[in-house]
Amino acid sequence: MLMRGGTSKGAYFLAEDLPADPAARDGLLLRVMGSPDPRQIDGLGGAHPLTSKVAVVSGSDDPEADVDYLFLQVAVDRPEVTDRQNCGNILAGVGPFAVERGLVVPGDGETSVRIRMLNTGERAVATFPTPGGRVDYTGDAEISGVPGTAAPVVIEFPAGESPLLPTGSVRDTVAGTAVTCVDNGMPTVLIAASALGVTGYEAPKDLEEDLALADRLHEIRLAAGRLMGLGDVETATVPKLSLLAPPRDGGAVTTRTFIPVRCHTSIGVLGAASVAAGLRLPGGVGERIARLPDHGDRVRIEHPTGFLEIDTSVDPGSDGSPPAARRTAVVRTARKIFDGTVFPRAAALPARPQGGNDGSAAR
Ligand code: NQM
Repeated sequence: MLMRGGTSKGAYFLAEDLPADPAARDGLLLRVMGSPDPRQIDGLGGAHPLTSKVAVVSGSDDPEADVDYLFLQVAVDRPEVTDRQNCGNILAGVGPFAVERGLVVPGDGETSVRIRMLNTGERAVATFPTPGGRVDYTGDAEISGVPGTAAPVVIEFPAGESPLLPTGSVRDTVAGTAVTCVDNGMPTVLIAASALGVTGYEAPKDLEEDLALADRLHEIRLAAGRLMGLGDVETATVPKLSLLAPPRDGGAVTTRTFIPVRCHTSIGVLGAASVAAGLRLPGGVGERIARLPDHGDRVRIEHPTGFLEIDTSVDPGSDGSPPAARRTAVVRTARKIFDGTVFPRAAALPARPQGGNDGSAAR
């Protein structure tokens, strides 16, 4: 099933319909999505990391979950599939998909699905309308970056177990730049846009074309990745890098987020959860930039195509105990676009001329 989940789009599969062997599964998914190819012309992918995503869903053997969700990022122009990151946007479609495929019995009115997210081991509960026991995708919820309105999918994330500050510090200096490394569901490096010589209000395309900025971000990402315990992140899709600037539209902060090379046209859900938690940490790089509301958990994160509102509450920690996220919640929308049979490209690519094979093509 092809679904829009939040501001992303992906192919949703039942786990049982894919090969159990990860290498065979990934090889098939590359062919399904049309990778590697910058246009993904021969597959379902939309030629951007935000539209080259896969959800693998199955019933769960965990008594506290209804379904298991594995997120896979399919690279666009490299023969690579990775499970090293989660995706909160594609997560928005998992509950409706589980009902559509009969994994969960819908309620008459609304349905809550308890989801175990296999990439991180964390949990989420998604609640969405199911009038008459059927998923209804129509509604009046609006999210920035998606035209029109649709039914709301309310996603709650209980407190996770991984450390909110993976480096153990609220502020580090990497590659000569002050950063705050946060993981509230997505490893994210917060950086003041001004520290990189940009305003933070530029269009994603202009930032992507700034090669000096790209070099600097690359250097920061490699150093921050090591410091966050992620090892060599040269080809990894994490950590994300979020440039922060003062809000311009009544929000708490303006962001430009690199995922990690392309600049997001909005912001990821868990990326926003990490930014929002990071803004609440005294001493973090966002402290002097953000304008947090006086009351309540809700924070409005501005991004290139509007804003994302997210509830976060953070325990600041005391007497040696580190800060920790208590709860995060967000409203997204999702929509079934297509349900049917995909015909992947045949396994074998035509042989390249002798000497012309650089080994980078998918097999
Ligand atoms: O952070 C893009 C997206 C995402 C991830 C990315 C996401 C999240 O917008 O939860 O949703 O950061 O690669 O789909």
